[in-house]
Amino acid sequence: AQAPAPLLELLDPSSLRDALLTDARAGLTASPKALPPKYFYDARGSELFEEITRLPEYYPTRAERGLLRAHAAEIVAAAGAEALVELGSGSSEKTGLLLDALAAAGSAGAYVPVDVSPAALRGAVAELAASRPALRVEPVVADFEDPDHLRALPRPGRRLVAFLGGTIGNLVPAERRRFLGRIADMLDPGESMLLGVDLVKDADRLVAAYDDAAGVTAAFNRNVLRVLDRELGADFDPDDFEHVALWDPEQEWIEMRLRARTARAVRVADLGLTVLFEQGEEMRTEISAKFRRAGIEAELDAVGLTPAGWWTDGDFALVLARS
Ligand code: AVJ
Repeated sequence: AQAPAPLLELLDPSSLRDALLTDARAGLTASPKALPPKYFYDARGSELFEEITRLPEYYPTRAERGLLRAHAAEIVAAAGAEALVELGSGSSEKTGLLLDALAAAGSAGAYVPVDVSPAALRGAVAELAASRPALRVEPVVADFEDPDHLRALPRPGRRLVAFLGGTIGNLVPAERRRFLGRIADMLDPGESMLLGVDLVKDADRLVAAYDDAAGVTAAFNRNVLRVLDRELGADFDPDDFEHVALWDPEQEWIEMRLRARTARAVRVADLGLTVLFEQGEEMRTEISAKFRRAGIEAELDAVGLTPAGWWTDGDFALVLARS
């Protein structure tokens, strides 16, 4: 076996911290207040998310895994892929299905996991070195919202860029358009993108998926306050905030909020800021947009990506688009 590949570090920890400072200041001084969902995922938040994926109410992860299990070979063939790039690879858990298909298609295959967390990448790389010693792995520490990082990703063969899990839904439409445009720019002709998208469905099922009976999603939502307490010297008391999940039928997205149970002044030491919450005030912590085929295909088309495949179980879909 080869030594595990070194990490290509495009993102340095100080720029992550700068982004947190900028985003927290902007969001906590906005009206209404809002925080970007990317700060959920510290070690505890990532564990809580893993727990969410096993909840009876949270169907997207199981649905996507089922689609990959059934169709990975077809997807890899339709993409003519020689290399898999995975944006936000985290623990690279569902990726095995696509890597199996890549291997079965006969090309030597290469895998480029991209994540903001060096620890998550190191874990994934060590596991792959043991389970797939022949696979070329080129891990990259990067922020997939940074166009310079996207352009600098390795090109170990014709690429399929996967953005799974429905995470595209965390971007508001303007951010989504910008992001898809940057993907279109980074792809060479003939390369493709595979998107996992959650679909519009019955509001009760959607709300249940984001407000589970066991309260795991509530704990996940409140965890972002612990992140601010630790990283920015804030004094949020997470128990003073109630978890809210609602379906917005106009925007067709789920919105998660934290509602202050009492009036509060929260000190955020590293920002030199005191933030006032009224009793009952709600702060948005995440949107999770749900899609329809015509809508997402039009969005891909608008940035010059050609829809080239659609696989669904009725709840969730995998969309392939070619450059
Ligand atoms: C990982 C972003 C796809 O939006 O469904 C799960 C995160 N939030 N429960 C989603 C999440 C609340 C999840 N994504």
